[in-house]
Amino acid sequence: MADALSLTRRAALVAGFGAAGYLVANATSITQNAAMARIFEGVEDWTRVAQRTLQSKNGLAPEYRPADISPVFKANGTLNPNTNAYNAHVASNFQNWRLAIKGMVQNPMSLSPADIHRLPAKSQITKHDCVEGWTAIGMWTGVPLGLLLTAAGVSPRARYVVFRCADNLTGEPAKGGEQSPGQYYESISIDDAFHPQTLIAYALNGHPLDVQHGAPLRLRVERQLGYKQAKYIESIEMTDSFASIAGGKGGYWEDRGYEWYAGI
Ligand SMILES: Nc1nc2c(c(=O)[nH]1)N[C@H]1C(S)=C(S)[C@@H](COP(=O)(O)O)O[C@H]1N2
Ligand SMILES: [Mo]
Repeated sequence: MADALSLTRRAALVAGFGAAGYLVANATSITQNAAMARIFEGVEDWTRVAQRTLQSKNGLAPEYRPADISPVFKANGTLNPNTNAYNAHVASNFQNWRLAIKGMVQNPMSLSPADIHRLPAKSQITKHDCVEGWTAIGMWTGVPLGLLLTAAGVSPRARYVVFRCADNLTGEPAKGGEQSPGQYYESISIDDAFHPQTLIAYALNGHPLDVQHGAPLRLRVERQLGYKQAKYIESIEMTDSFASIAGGKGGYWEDRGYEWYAGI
């Protein structure tokens, strides 16, 4: 309830300031400004949808109190993509990073982290659950993915959202045998994408994401296990099938035997 209200109020506030900012800002390209305007136009509709789900409490992952936040949030999998390109982004504080929203959408978009920081934010304190047997409670802040997808105009034929990440993961013998290397990627259903707790997150416990936790942008899809929480996201692609991507099972770990729907 508190969450629904804070989302609404902040959405209204940010939409107001954001629209003004949009009128005076000339730094970004016309297409980017059009994309930002579209996102702000969708805030009211999206807030109504999100509020219904939040009030019904159906299908929500449990949320915790600030006092429950783990003193240390363990990092896992890739701790630093460590490619030349990624290291250059770190050096320039990710100002040239772009998140592409593409595939089966009416309005493809390319957003910078700064663009995303100007959008209505939502924070939630949730428990992360890794198949390796550890959990951690943290507060995530980001923009609801549903808001971005509403603005992008998802085709009715789209069924999945695919996230492509900047890291190439080799895997470790300690985690079930030597894994074949591959670009990390993940996918979720449209329903999970529009769930009000599904965020493109840029902060953990009130601080900008650090490299080990997925800077500059990562997914939070709170009703599923840790490996679905894609870090270092470079693109979001709407599709009707992921059969032709990598091993065809919808994710790096799925291609290596894990379940696609990793419900907690
Ligand atoms: N890009 C990318 N995302 C990833 C991984 C990874 O190796 N690369 N590991 C996954 C796994 S198994 C877990 S448990 C979480 C860990 O997130 P954290 O490092 O912020 O704790 O990220 C998930 N997302
Ligand atoms: Mo994990």
